[in-house]
Amino acid sequence: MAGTTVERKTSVTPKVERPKLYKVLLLNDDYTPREFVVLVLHAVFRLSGSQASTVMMTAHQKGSCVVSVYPRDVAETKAAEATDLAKQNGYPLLFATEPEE
Ligand code: TYC
Repeated sequence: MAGTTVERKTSVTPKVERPKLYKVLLLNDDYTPREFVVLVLHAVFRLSGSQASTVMMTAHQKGSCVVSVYPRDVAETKAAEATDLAKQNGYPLLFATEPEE
């Protein structure tokens, strides 16, 4: 019938799930210069100078620090890129990834 609204009685449950996010962790070591860590955090993770200094000092004092969270492929690519950049410069600096709860 014209002008009649048909109401759907069954509820539709969304089938899509939010993709899991992964943390990129910065790990402390005794050899990489602080300024180099800050440079990598700025170049690869786009942290500002003050954000990079805070993250670097937290890892330096506590052993590790979360840099940022991303979808899995982005987290893994950035962690590998940052670790490689350090290796190319002769530093043992490491970045790791782990899923968020
Ligand atoms: N601990 C290093 C030093 O004293 C600096 C450093 C900080 C290295 C944080 C790694 O994730 C790191 N030169």
